[in-house]
Amino acid sequence: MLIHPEVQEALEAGRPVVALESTIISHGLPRPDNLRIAREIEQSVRDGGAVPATIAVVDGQARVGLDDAALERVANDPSVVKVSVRELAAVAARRGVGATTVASTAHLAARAGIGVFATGGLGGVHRGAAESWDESADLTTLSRTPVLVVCAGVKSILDVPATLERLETLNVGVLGYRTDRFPGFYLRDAGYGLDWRVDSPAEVAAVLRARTDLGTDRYGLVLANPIAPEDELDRDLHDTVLASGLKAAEHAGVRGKDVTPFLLDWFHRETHGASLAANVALVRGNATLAGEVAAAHATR
Ligand code: PSU
Ligand code: MN
Repeated sequence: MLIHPEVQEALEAGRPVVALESTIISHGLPRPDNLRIAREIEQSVRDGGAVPATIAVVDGQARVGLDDAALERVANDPSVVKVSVRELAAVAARRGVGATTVASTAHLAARAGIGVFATGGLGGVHRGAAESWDESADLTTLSRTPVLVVCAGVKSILDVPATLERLETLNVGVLGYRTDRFPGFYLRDAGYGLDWRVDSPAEVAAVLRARTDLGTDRYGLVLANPIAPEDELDRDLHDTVLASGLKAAEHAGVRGKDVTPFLLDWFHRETHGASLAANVALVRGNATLAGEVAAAHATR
């Protein structure tokens, strides 16, 4: 594992650091915009007051904090693969390039001593999981990884209530940031309530401290931050594109780890870029908030 010098210095000094995932760059956002957006997300973390540490595997090495050349590899290298926790070792051993999901990013972040992580949407229980058993390793990994994940909830391509039930079972807490509704990524409200609302980074930091005191900091914690009202996708457009996308995925026989990237791409094409604009806006919002929370929680 190679930790970028700027990240290493910040960690040693107790200054705030925020981890960022890379699957969103390689598989979640279309080329050629993805590289520019990846840089913007890092800038949003800095705007929030923390050092960004984008995580990926480059030429077999797990990297925590990417220089520009590495970020470009993740964005443009045609051989880049989506790697969850179980695939990290295989891609490392064959000296490959791997983009890390929420699960593998959380794993490596915790290993590097980073406690706050920003992304767009969490993986979860897929629709039809009762037959397919398709549940993201994001959930089980968070159940045993000491990290706060700032996200805009989960996308409605998933089974949202089942995902919330699984988070409960797995001891992963969910805090609503200035909301008592669970956000649905492109939409502010996925249709389900939340019990724990927080209204400031200081309030989140207080929860993080209490977790340490009580020994519940070995589980992950989700900070659900809804997309800004002005960036939200039109609900009717959303519902139409979601229905057609689910049908198209089934028709094309898309399965397993390809489902999420397929549906993301479907949204971006079918909404003529509206979902992409929303996606970028919400990730940047999460990155800034994560920076603020890390700053509020940092020892100095
Ligand atoms: N949700 C999004 N955008 C994404 C992902 C999820 O809105 O890019 C990515 C994340 O990297 C997440 C992964 O960890 O998809 C989940 O994939 P799977 O369902 O195959 O575990
Ligand atoms: Mn899956």
